[in-house]
Amino acid sequence: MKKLDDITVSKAIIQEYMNDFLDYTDMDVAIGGGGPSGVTAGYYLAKAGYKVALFERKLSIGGGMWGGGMMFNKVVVQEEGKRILDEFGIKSKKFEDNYYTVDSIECTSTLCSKATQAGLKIFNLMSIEDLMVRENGINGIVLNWSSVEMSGLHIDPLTVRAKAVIDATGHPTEITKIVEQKMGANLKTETGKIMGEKSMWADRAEGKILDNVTEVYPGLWVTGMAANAVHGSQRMGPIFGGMLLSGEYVAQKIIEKLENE
Ligand code: 48H
Ligand code: FE2
Repeated sequence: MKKLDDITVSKAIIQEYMNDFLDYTDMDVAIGGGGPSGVTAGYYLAKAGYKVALFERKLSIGGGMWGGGMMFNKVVVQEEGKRILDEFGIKSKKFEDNYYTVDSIECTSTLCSKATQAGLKIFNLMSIEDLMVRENGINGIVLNWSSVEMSGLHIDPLTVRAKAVIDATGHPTEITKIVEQKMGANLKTETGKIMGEKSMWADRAEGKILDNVTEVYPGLWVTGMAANAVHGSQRMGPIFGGMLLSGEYVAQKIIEKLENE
């Protein structure tokens, strides 16, 4: 073994992290939330050459996918979503016509691995606590360490710029909530407000999810469970095709918009 210096280890980590963080003070797309929809969106945006970062409150990426249904760590994906599993190289097993089962550990870890390898930059342990709002809409996000949030310390956040922001925070729709609460803004939903998710009905929920992938406020897009919750659609339980497909779809819609700007 060559001789090792602990201080060099520290310097390497600090310098490389700071370089990355400085680089992402300005980006094309900022994604809030590292569940399956956010990670899938990040994969497709990165693959298309966009500068995209995902900010996740927790230590681990994957949101509600690790635990499958009621801790049975399998998820179900329907026919339409299988194409995305194949794109990522995630194994699936046909259960019966239109129902595939997937190992949720393989699925979550592979989504994360392939997305980062495609160029998605992930910052974990950070929470989006506010938004950068200007005359033309959302221009960026306001970040703090999750540990600051959890400890309740009074420490001010930092701001980074993005041309588009994705709310992929799942059930609580945290980013859209900031727009509604802080700005009293009219959202592009049927009521102008966050409508709230309805009870479990997989067929309805999955049938609506792509319609719900919208720009709910200039510069702010919703995907995944947040899309259904913002637009008042049902929850779907542990079927994940809609999470993958809505991640892909929000990426496509943002790419279209950015190309026309
Ligand atoms: C940083 C944040 C913040 C914040 C939250 O819940 P998720 O897995 O989200 P989706 O939409 O990709 O997937 C939903 C799916 O897991 C699910 O719950 C389904 C299909 N439910 C159906 C049903 O019937 O229950 O991930 C969201 C992620 C989490 O990791 C949060 O920690 C993170 O977002 N997050 N990160 N800043 N302000 N808020
Ligand atoms: Fe859920």
